[in-house]
Amino acid sequence: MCPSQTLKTTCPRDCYDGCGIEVVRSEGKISRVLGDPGHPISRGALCSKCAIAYNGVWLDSDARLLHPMRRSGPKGSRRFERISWEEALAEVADKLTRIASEKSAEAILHTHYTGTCSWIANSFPNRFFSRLGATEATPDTICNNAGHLALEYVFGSSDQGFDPRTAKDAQCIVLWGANPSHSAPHAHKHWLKETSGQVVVIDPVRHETAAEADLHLQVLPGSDAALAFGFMHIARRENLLDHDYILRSVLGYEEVEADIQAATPEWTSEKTGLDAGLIEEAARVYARGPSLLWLGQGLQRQPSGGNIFRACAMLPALTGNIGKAGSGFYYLNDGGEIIASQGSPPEWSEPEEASAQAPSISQMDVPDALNEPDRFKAYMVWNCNPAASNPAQARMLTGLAREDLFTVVIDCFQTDTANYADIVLPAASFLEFDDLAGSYFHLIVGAQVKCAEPMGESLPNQEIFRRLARAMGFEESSLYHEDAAMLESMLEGLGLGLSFDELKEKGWARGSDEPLLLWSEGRFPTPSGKIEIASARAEADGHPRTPQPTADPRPQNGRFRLLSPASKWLMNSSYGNDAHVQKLMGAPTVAIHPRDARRLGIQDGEEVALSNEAGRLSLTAIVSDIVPPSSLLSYKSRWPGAEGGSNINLLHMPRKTDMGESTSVHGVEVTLSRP
Ligand SMILES: Nc1nc2c(c(=O)[nH]1)N[C@H]1C(S)=C(S)[C@@H](COP(=O)(O)OP(=O)(O)OC[C@H]3O[C@@H](n4cnc5c(=O)[nH]c(N)nc54)[C@H](O)[C@@H]3O)O[C@H]1N2
Ligand SMILES: Nc1nc2c(c(=O)[nH]1)N[C@H]1C(S)=C(S)[C@@H](COP(=O)(O)OP(=O)(O)OC[C@H]3O[C@@H](n4cnc5c(=O)[nH]c(N)nc54)[C@H](O)[C@@H]3O)O[C@H]1N2
Ligand code: SF4
Ligand SMILES: [Mo]
Repeated sequence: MCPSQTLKTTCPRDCYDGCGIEVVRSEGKISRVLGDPGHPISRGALCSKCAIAYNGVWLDSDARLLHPMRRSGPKGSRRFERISWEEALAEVADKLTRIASEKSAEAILHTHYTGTCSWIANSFPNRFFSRLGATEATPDTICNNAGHLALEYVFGSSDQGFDPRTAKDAQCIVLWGANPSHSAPHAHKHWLKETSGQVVVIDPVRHETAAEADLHLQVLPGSDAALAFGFMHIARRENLLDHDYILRSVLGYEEVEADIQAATPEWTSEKTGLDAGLIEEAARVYARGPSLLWLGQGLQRQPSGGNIFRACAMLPALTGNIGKAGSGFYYLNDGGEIIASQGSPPEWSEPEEASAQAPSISQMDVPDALNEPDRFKAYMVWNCNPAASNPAQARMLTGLAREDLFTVVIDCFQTDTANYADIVLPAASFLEFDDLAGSYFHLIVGAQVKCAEPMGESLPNQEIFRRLARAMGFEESSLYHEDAAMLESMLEGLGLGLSFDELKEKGWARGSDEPLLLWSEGRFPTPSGKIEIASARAEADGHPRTPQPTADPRPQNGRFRLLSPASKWLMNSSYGNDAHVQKLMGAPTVAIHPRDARRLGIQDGEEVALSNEAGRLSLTAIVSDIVPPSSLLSYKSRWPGAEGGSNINLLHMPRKTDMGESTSVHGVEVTLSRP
């Protein structure tokens, strides 16, 4: 009998934590997937969902896709026949070549996101699509594009925030529209618990992190820009603005000063539904500093998400809470970029060669576009599950059901999207190939290590696209780069002084032992070199020159604002097919405030129907003040097929944010009734 062996690897999910993993192998097979005790984030434990699913459905050959398959019944019938890789790739190549020559490669739409975030598997396939000239569904428009654009106007950058280790010097941490108890469970469990500063949560939902915070501001959804102006009013009134910093590093304070002056606590209270005294207390704690500001992705998933982000960005700028120990703002950290920028190593980049010329459409336009037979002839889906995650689900499914839309789905599992494929290609899981993975919060790079052979005939994304490029007869050498060479070249670019084998041994590495101090020079990559509260670029793009002190109108005619943020048990739709996870999640629920429930005569545990222009969905009511009046909460991303055909995205209207054509899913309105 072979003795058991332990390998270190890294979790590549779309998660703030980026945990270290230990994989126990015996007799050549994976027997357990556990948290790495020596990893500074996971500290020996995976989150609850991964602890189940990585030992459940991810290792289950009955659940995994094992072979290429061709559709053998009507679209969506789930009837497939097994074919060889050779046949599958030849058929895909033939179809794509024909569409490109008879119509245009732009009639091929490809959609991808963060099914795996490991660097090669997540980005290398883009080379193929750039070469092909296919249309791309702009990835971030399903998630966080409004926030990115807003912060680029203000700071010139949206992916360099603070180093989480600087929290040891913070007196205050503000979490604004983020829910670490679900979306960053280790940050919730360790990082937030270990700070001596006050934790302030600004969120319509009293989630676990909010319940445990020093202050929770249960703000009305979409009213955060008004709240940011209210905060600055108090900071100004109490002499807590940093005028030296403003003079040196901020452009446009005088253009927002009158609006700040008008945003009295009473005015702000009326706009946000918050108690004026609570607003004053939170504003004071933040402005005194040193303070960290974490702007969650949930915060910008609002119709006015871009304006909200620009308004919130005033906080660090005007109070000087940036560039000093214990201070800064954070949205997402590009760990590779930040680590590489600390030394003077060669130019660093992920394998993707972005093509500026590639045509693109917003994910918000995909459901309609798939229903236009003359526009798109093929739909290539990899690393995402749009039938579960995209807006306008009913419209998505009629598009996917088009018999003439040649659809290829690459996934590890037979998802609802894969049910509509003409060709299904099996992807190897992160446990089955080498790669690199980083966290978008902590500045840590991890080795993703091959712990087992790919299950069945599955292949890593990058190998699938090397083979497809060959089947297409493409000649560019960059389409065929091998993983080992790309790993070494990325590591060299990072300047860590480690080869892949050395990193593999350690599991993970950091760029520095001490917290990095970002933005300490007070210079920013904006046109003026300053933080641009007033932005000529924004104005030229058709936005107001400065952030506006606005709040969304409250829902009218008895309608509710429906929030559908991250579930504790799912990673987007991943794990929705794990029986143990399904059991723990139970039936889909919607939380409603006791006052609204009384008004409508709804009891806890009763079935209710939510409806709007996009559809109607039945859920079990939970009567609870974890949501404010006129707001509802139902978690995202169950597998529609496991729920009678639809999930909460049936109600998700594809209304675009004010900036970046991004999703405003937390701005969806519905009516609620008894079925
Ligand atoms: N109602 C509502 N809807 C939302 C949101 C919301 O807040 N509310 N949030 C949105 C957000 S933030 C996002 S990011 C999107 C996410 O939406 P998607 O990008 O669709 O994410 P997932 O549903 O997790 O789909 C990822 C798929 O990739 C597969 N996968 C995993 N590893 C690999 C691999 O190595 N190769 C390949 N080919 N596939 C792999 C998984 O099995 C899974 O099926 O959903 C959005 N949808
Ligand atoms: N367990 C788990 N973890 C995940 C994911 C998952 O699906 N499950 N998804 C991953 C992905 S792709 C992403 S993008 C991140 C997202 O993780 P987060 O950045 O935490 O974003 P969300 O979960 O969408 O929403 C966070 C909070 O925003 C609040 N919110 C909504 N509207 C408003 C508003 O108008 N104002 C304020 N102040 N708050 C508002 C919601 O109530 C919610 O509590 O999580 C990642 N991690
Ligand atoms: S999903 Fe996040 S919390 Fe869970 S194991 Fe992976 S990195 Fe850790
Ligand atoms: Mo996301």
